[in-house]
Amino acid sequence: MTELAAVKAALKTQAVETPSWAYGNSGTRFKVFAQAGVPRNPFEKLDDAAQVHAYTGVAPTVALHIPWDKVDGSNGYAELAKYAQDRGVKLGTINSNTFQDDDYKLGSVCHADPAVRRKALDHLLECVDIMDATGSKDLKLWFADGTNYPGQDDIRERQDRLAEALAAVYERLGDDQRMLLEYKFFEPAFYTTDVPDWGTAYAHCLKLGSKAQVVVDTGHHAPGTNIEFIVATLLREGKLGGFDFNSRFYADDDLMVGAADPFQLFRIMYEVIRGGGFTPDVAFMLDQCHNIEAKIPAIIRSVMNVQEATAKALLVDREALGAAQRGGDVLEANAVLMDAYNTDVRPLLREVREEMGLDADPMGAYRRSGWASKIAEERVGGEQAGWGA
Ligand code: PSV
Ligand code: MN
Ligand code: MN
Repeated sequence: MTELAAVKAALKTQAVETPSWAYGNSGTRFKVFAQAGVPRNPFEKLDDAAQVHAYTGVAPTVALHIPWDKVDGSNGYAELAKYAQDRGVKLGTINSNTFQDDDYKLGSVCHADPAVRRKALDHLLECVDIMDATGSKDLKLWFADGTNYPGQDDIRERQDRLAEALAAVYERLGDDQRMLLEYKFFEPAFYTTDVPDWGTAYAHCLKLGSKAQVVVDTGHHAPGTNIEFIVATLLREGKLGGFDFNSRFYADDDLMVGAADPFQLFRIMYEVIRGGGFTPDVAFMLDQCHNIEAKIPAIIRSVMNVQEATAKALLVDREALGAAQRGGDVLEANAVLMDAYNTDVRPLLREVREEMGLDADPMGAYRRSGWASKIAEERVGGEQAGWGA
């Protein structure tokens, strides 16, 4: 295989999971701007996700968020999985939600009250039951737990409570299932956060075992954090479970991945490839909210942004880079990396899509499909699904 053929082959195997909540209405704490045609239930979210996959060819799975995507009936999740399959996609990661209940004001699994902890744990275990029904491999855990004021609760005891809950969930996992522990440096808590950084997540996952992995949400770091260093470290330790991709300018902005800092995304993807992480064991997920832009095209654009960063990272001349690094040639090493970053990979990706039997221009193809006006016309009435709905 020529080198370019290998790059193309790798790009065709990429899989970017899209989140069900990105298809629904969302906003800031100031206002949710409703959009026409937004899905009214999990089934319609899957219809939209199938559009993204149909035009990109690399978005084959959809993450669910429980209870936002809760379905009724003893066979409900199996039916949802079948519905997805009939539309050419599959159900992916199950995301838990222990942050939208009054009981969780002072925390969920880290709460001082054992009754609240039990309630949170029961929800997490229910999520594993759902994974069994949907065939999902990963449970993604993000905890809003933390404190606002010094002295509010005992920092160490909260870690013990967290460890206890994680161990109970870990025990419940099947052989092919994993738990992905997500960290975030602040918000909604402002003084302490119980899983604030990769080190805390890593320490818990290490103790739990191989089915516990860390997930890196690109929006969950302080400005200036070298995320690719974290990626390299976690991969070295065999503890990188996946990514929640999005862009941030200031906080957890959840903007389109690759919009704020495409160079950072390239550097991350380079470390993924360099570290042997370009495998199905590292999940590439989007975690975004499209508050002011049209949702489906924004998700298509996001998937394309991930593809572009990946293509550039795959094009790095690693032999030349290694030679320059070993020779201490600082400028040449940097130039080799920048050459790959500065390559216009859009023609290459157009070729890849054509070879996959797709339209070379996913955005244009979606626009021409008429799907946007069809859903705006058909999806009237009922509750519009959204972040928090
Ligand atoms: C909250 O910060 C958050 O954005 C986390 O990144 C989760 O992954 C996501 O919500 C969905 O629960
Ligand atoms: Mn996330
Ligand atoms: Mn987040």
